[in-house]
Amino acid sequence: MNVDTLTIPGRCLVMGIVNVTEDSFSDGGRFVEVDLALAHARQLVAEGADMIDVGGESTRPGAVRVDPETELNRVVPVIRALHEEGIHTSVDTMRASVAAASAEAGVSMINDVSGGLADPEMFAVMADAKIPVCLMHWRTVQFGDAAGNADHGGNVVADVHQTLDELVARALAAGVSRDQIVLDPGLGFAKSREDNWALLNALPEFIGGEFPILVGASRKRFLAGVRRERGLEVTPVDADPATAAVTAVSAHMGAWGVRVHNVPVSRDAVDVAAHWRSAGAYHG
Ligand code: PMM
Repeated sequence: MNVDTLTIPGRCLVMGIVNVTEDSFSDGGRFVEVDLALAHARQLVAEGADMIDVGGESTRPGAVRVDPETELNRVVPVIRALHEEGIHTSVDTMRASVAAASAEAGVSMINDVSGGLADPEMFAVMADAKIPVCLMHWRTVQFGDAAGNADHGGNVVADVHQTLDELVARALAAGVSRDQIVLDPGLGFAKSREDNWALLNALPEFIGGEFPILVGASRKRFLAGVRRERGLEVTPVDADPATAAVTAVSAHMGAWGVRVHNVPVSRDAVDVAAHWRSAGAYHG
């Protein structure tokens, strides 16, 4: 299975985010977590998501890593159930063991925010699974917590280009095929506000490259910043309209997909961009 299998002809793909984490209103039991995640995933699909990104470990600033077994027990049942319902999923993991178990359970894509670097077995698992993979840019000393700003050598765009090229080379050397690969500039991962905007400004360069591009701007701090700059108090959810704006522009520029929490607004944005782009065909 290659990326073409997932690509939506004529428009940008909408990936809805489902984080399977302990629920503060439940006893934290695994079945409750899984049931809540499934209900959320089905709702996102009904709202227009094309696939569901399932994660069992947060990388938000301040996050601590969960143990591999907990992560696996969170994501695999959700992936298996959605697969049985005919819903495409990706697994958001930095662990080869979790990626392999997810592939067994029918996951359609491996989404690794470390770009295959956090686990020495990851590229081999990606090659064996023969399914699409997303390699994301994240320059860090230790994977786990996306906080802080890394040194991008004074030019974040050049750094992301170069690092993604290196990740692709390593993946190919491990047996991953070119048509499996999606790339992601990794907005918000050890990047300053300016870094994130510079990467969005350079999006056409990334989209113009060989590999499909996934954009993950949803509810990131730099986006909440547009309201904060106007003196407003903001929570991550308040960045949903700004996220939809990023979706519209990214989709119009030809991004392969967007990874979002609020599906309805981004699906609207994607559909607007699709109409906008295709209307050229009817215009003198
Ligand atoms: N961001 C987060 C998690 N996984 N995966 C990809 N490919 N791209 C991203 O930008 C990305 C990701 C962190 O966001 P969340 O904590 O809101 O899920």
